[in-house]
Amino acid sequence: MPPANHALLVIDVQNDFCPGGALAVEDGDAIVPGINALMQDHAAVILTQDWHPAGHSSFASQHPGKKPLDLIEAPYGPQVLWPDHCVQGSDGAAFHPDLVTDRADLIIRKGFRKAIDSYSAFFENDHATPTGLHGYLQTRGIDTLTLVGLATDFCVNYSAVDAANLGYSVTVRQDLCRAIDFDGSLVAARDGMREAGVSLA
Ligand code: VGL
Ligand code: ZN
Repeated sequence: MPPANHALLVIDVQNDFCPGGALAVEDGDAIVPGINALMQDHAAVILTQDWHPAGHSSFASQHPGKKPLDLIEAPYGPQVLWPDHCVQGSDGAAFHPDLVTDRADLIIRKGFRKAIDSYSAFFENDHATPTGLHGYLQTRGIDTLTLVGLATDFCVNYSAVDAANLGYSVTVRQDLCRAIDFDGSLVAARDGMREAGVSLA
């Protein structure tokens, strides 16, 4: 029996982050079979879903003169702008069709407030507004997390660092993640995760 205190957190394995999607991560779909297999070894499986309203403030389309990957100063700090992606209820926001979702105990949606983005599964990008995941894990007695999914340098990275700072023992399975990797973001993410005490496996 896998230990009850150890959860698998599957970050944003959604169509828009896979080849052909609006914010496609190279080879994003290649990790799906390995993630499905890893679910068997965990007592708790939690999926996250990037879930933006149309016209979300993180979309470059909402900022005249800006294009995807430009940086703006949002009220809560610097914010990268993205193509429109993971719009609530769209095919792009759906999980990759091969991802096993039946095993999920919880699906946590994030980024649903128009004025604020949320990379992390724990806190929105103001680093203050909670998603509720910490309370859920605490009440289930879960203190150990394995993270997989998309994208290594954004949502996986922010989730892993927040989890480590909250006191969880955190491992990121890099072989079951894929990165956006622009402007050195993957190297910076790896350094930041290591510094926070995340194990990179
Ligand atoms: C993500 C950019 C924007 C991610 C989500 O899942 O890494 N990246 N929204
Ligand atoms: Zn997003």
